[in-house]
Amino acid sequence: MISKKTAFLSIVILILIPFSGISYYIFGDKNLNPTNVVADDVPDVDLSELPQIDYDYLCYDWYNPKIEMLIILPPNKPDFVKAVEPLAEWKNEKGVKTIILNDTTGFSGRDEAEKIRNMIKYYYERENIRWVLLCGDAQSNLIPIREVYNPDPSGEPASKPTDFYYADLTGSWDYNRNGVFGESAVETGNVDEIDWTPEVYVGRLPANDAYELELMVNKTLKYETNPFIGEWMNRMLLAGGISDPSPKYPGDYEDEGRLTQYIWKSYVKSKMNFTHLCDYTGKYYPGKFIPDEPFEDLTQIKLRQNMTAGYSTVIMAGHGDNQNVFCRLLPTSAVAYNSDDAKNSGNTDMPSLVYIDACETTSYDDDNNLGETLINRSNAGAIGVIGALRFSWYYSNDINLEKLNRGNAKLFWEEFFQNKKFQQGRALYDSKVTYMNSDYFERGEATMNEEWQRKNILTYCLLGDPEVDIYTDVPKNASNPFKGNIFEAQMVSTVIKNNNGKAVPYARVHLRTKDGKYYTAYADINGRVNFRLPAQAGEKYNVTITGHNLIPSYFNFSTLTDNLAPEISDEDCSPDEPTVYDNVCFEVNSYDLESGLESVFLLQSEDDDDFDEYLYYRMLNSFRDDEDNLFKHTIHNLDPGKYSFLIIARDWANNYHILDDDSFEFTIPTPMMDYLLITMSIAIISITGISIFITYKGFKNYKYKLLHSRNDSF
Ligand SMILES: [Ca+2]
Ligand SMILES: [Ca+2]
Ligand SMILES: [Ca+2]
Ligand SMILES: [Ca+2]
Repeated sequence: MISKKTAFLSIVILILIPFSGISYYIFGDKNLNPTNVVADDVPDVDLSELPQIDYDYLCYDWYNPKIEMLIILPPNKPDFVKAVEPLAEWKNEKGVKTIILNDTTGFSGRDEAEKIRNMIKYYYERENIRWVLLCGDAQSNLIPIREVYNPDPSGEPASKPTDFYYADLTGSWDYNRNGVFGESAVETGNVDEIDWTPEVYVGRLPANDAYELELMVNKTLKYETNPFIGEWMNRMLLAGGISDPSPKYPGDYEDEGRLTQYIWKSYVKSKMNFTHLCDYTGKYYPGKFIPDEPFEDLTQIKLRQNMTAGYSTVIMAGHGDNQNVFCRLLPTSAVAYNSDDAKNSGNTDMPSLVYIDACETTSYDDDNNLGETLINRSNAGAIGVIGALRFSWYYSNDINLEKLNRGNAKLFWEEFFQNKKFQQGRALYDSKVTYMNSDYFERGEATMNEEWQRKNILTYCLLGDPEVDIYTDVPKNASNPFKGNIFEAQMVSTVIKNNNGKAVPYARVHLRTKDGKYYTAYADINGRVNFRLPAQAGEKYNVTITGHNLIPSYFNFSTLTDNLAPEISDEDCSPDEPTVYDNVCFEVNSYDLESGLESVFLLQSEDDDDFDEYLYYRMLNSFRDDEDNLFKHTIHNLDPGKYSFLIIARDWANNYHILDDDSFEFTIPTPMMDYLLITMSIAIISITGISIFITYKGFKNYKYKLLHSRNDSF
């Protein structure tokens, strides 16, 4: 039976509920103001018996934001601190809470690298660190790089450098404490010293002095806050060379055009303009004369010209030589791009993210390498370089593009474009994880016990700020998502879009108030963001929205008071006349249009107690779309007696609606079976009594006989 009691606004009672233990800063206003209770003609109920909303818990993060990014500098270099301060300020302004660290004193470690890692670990365990920017070159040991035991068959020394050390914070890195880091399970006999899942995203600005650092910081700042707007942001450059000119296997001459073509076809074509430069052996043919598969021959002049023209993203795939040359094929005289080209690249104010799928082009523990030259350029060159510190590996004939170099590069751009991880550090480290979980590993064809697999994961590192959003289009302003009425304690649920109506994946929504609230909500991959505001009316929020292809956009809004109790539109209790054998099911439709519905309680009072004492149940919402506002509770097998029930709906601003429905009063009768049972019990007792009597009589007879017979024997 559905009651038609919807005209519930019969009485408005204002009562004051004391909130001891709730901090003044959150609930100050509410302490002074009465809480609204909208009720039908209901008995006086002590609402403080109900569990109260934990405003402390809800607001904690607004006043205690966690650190999200660490900028790590060498010790005793005040000019380094000065150089990075503007970047830290900007990160904090956009809502990525950032601190600068330049002192490892107090952190344990056998060397400076271990101390730095323990420092990162310390913050990771206490804060919410996602990004680590190391500021200092590795060669001069300003920020040391970890040398890892990685005896691959390359002929290089077994000790190989990697910044992956600072990204994986859960591995022991020296389980057997022999001072040799990063040994495989084969080496230690049981445990891999590296845990291959990174906890944080790491990048490095390889500055030798404060001046170099300032150049790289300023380039990054300009890129994020005030970029040169142009078509370069919507362009990708792909350069595919030839990795093996004397193939051992039929079918593939290691044309990297296979890879670059796959990348533009699968990920780039639908999103960006692109230029495909490609050398080829004839075993693979990129389709020069097919109109929708355009490419141009890869030459040094062409690559130089295109790099100067400006592209937001670049991949070069092929051979690397002497750290400073990307080759279009072997012999290495076939230069496609070198450090001189990088030094002179005219892409002023159009720095690229450059992925170099080749050997040793980014050996920043040394100098004069291609990667460092690109990142060190003032407002040109690269905003980020992903490249190898040492020789990197490929398998011949990998036409499925899943192994080593090809797999690494393909999955990087897949993370970037397909999974919309447009932050360079995130795309790099997440693609490493994707690689190690790929079919290729699942099939058992590769394991992390193989030194060449370890090598590729360790040697590809990032020069640049890992947190930067890389452009794939001309940026636009965000459209204002805070236009309508916004109430205190409201759940804000909205999609962050640019002013063309396009959703912004993983957008960053940063809110700030004068009283020190500092809160950042991140959107999901579809731009949807959900967060609950503090229960404070009249608060003004300043909002900064940033994200992929967005110009930093600024808005503000103020919260309105929610003094309206939730609505209860329908309620039902079934069956009509419950018995002890029934499950009694309560259903309520309730909603709140301002701050939102917080809880719906069902209160149960027995006899004529009139809710002086009561039991309460929290009614549950199924969270199914078709039952959005429906709350249910079922009570199993009530004992006989008289019962009354109340429904109480509460919103997030602590307004109550109490509903007393006549149909929520009933008496559970003592069932007929009970009488029957009593009768039967009496009957059973009677029968048992008789049998005890008979047994007793029988026993007496026996005893008598026994005695009698004994007497006989004498
Ligand atoms: Ca070891
Ligand atoms: Ca880990
Ligand atoms: Ca260096
Ligand atoms: Ca309300």
